[in-house]
Formats: sequence, structure tokens, C-alpha cells
Amino acid sequence: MNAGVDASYQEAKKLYAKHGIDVEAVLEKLAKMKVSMHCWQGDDVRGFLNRDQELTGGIAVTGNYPGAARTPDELRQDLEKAFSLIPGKHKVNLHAIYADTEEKVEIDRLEPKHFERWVSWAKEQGLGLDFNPTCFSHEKSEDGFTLSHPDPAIRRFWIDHCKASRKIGAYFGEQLGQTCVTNVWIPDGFKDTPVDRLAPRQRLKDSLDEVFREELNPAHNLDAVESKVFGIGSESYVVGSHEFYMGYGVANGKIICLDAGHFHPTETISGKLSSLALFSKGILLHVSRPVRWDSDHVVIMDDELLDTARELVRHDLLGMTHIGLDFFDGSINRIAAWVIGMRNTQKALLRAMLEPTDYLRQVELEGDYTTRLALMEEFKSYPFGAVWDMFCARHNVPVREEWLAEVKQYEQSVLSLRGQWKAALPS
Ligand code: RNT
Ligand code: ZN
Repeated sequence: MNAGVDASYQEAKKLYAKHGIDVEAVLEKLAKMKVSMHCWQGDDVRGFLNRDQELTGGIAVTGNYPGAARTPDELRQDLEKAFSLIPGKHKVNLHAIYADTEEKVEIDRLEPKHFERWVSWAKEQGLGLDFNPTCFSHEKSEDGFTLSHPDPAIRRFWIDHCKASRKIGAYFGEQLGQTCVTNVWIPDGFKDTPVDRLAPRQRLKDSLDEVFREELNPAHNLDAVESKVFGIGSESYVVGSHEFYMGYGVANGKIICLDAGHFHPTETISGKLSSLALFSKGILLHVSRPVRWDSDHVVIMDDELLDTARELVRHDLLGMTHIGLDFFDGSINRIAAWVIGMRNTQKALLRAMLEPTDYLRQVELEGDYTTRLALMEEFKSYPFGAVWDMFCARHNVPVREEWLAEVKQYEQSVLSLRGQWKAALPS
């Protein structure tokens, strides 16, 4: 153990102990927090099926940084590299288009066998898996509608895809002994002002009822639904809005997914958690960073990340909440993007756990808002960094920015040797 890390940690521990905070217990609690790392940051949401297909669905990746993974093996190699720089054991979040198979399979016919290699890799690495049907980047979603499509045949296709996806989720959960969260997000919506806002929502509701009809073992698979306020090309109306899925999720016992970028610019997901917690079966977070719009920037230690972590910790919501990341930045090293987002998410949870919550709650109840404000502000500069460094050291991952040198080295020895993405396409 680095002597400097230990000395700072011992000092920090004493400071927190004065406020009744047991830092050792906090580190144990943090070690149990799994974050689901989204595979799609590794290749700009391209996936391995339908390789000629452009990214659609009203989401966009910008940047052309070299070294994106082109094959499942390259993506797994990159994920392994990232996990070697992130403390703790986590999960990987897969999308249906990341199936690892030589078979030409249409997405409504996907089966667990198309993901066998992912499962054996996850077993070997001690990772859990989460899943998502891919209701975009497909010719059948080109006019902007999937589960709410007016054409019953197209609706059927997407219903079958979502049903197939739940089965794959259940297979992950059963094989890995860790519940898989299968999250349904669809891009459906109108660019311009619609006449009928109701009918598409009615169709979406009916489609979801059909998708979820079959009961699956909740120990293996849990269903989540993700809302959105707008997308590129669906600026005026999105079928699966927040109100829609709040209603659907609460009425049907589904997990409600809140993506940090899916609300109006001044609306925060942190502010919603305490209400959602009272009514929903569970919460899924897509930790992301909207910059002026749903831009999916890499997660940084900003006020909203910290507020989200505080809400989860203060109200003891960690048990009902599944935390996943959702961003895609093609303008920087993609492994660094993962590491920065993951480490920040964990660090925010740690900071929240290192606050004197019980005492703050008590002074608030007593009406002593002066103490509340004074302490909340002072704690912002308490030495959480020393505790974080110890957490990294104990988990045998680089302390502070030491991880960056490893990413640079990997970039030189692995990523820079990769050709452009198209070059890996089978001819
Ligand atoms: C899109 C949603 C969705 C996607 C991923 C790729 O706005 O946030 O979660 O980002 O499924
Ligand atoms: Zn999302």
C-alpha cells in the first residue's frame, strides 16, 4: 500500500468519525454497489448485426476518435481493460444488436444461443449482464415508429423483438445468478405537431401488454421502461413520454427508467426519485449528461450526479435502484470515457455516503436551517478523495489519474493498430 494513500486515509477517517461516520462501513457498502457499464460506448452504438445500418432513432454519436471496437472480441477486450481500471465488480449492459453470432438472424428471431459467448465471458470475468431490445437502427423503424406503429405487421415485428429480448434477459439472469434488467426504450414520435396524440399511446400500451404477457422469473429478469421528452426527428411529440411510462410502470409493476438526459433542460432526475420511490416497483437510472440537449456526454462530477447519489443514499433507495450508464462520446478515447463515467458515478455514491445524513435530518426537523446549510457546505470540502484513493488501492486499481497512463499505453499497443470500423466488415 502506498504510504501517502494510507496516511491521508487515516486522517480523513478521523475527521469523518467526529461526525459519527464509519468510513470502513462505507467502503464495504460501496464495494457492493454494481454499476451497469453500457457496452455501446465502445463502438458508438453500432453493434454487430445489421452492420450497414446507420445509427437512427433520434440519437447521435459525434466524433471519429480512432480505435473503436469492430468485433465482439475487440469490444470484450476493451471492456476488460476498462474494468481493470475501475474498482469493484460490476455489470455490462448489452443491446440486442451486440449479438455475437455468425448466423444471419433477424432481430425478432434472436435467441439466447446468439449470446452464449457473452455469457461465458461474463462468467469468466465475474460480471453480471443487463439487456435492451434495439428498437432503432433498422429498416423497420425508419419512419420513426416501432411498438406504436400504425401498421399491425410492423408492430408485430417489434413486439416479437421485445419478447425475444426478455427471454435473452432471463437467460442471462439464470446463467449468471444475477437478475438481468431488460430495458425497453423506443424512439417513436413525430417531428411536427400531431393531430392525434392519444392513438399512438394506446397502441404502445397494447403492444407493451403483449410484450410483457408472459410471466418470467423475477429473479432472472426484471422489465424496465424508459421515457423521453424529445429526440432528433421527434421534437414535437414522443409517444413514450414520462407520464406515459410513470402510468404504465406503476400500473403494471415495471421498473421505471429515468435517463438524466430525457427531460426538459432545467428538470432533474434527482428531484423525481423521492416521489418515484413511493409508487414504483423499482428504479433504473441511465446516468448520463445532457449538455443543452440529450447529448449523452461522459458523466462528470457535477451537481446533478451528486444530487442523484445523495437522494439514493439519504432515502435508502440503493436496494430498489439499478444504476446504469448511458452516454456515447466518439471524440475521445472510448475506454477513458467508460473509466471516467464509472469512477465518477462510484465517487458520487461515496461522497453521498460520507455525509452526516442522520444529523442533518435531525437539525432540519428541529428547524435549524442554519446548521443544515453550514454543514452541507462544509462537507463539500471534506477529504472524500483520500477515502476514494484507499478504495481504489484496496481493489487493486490505479489510484487517482494513474489509470490514464494505462489507457494511453493500451491506445498505443492495441487501439492504434485497429483499422477504421468499416474495414472489419465482412465483404
Ligand atoms: C435513447 C435512450 C436509450 C439509448 C440506448 C442506446 O435516448 O437513452 O437508453 O441511449 O438504448
Ligand atoms: Zn437511456
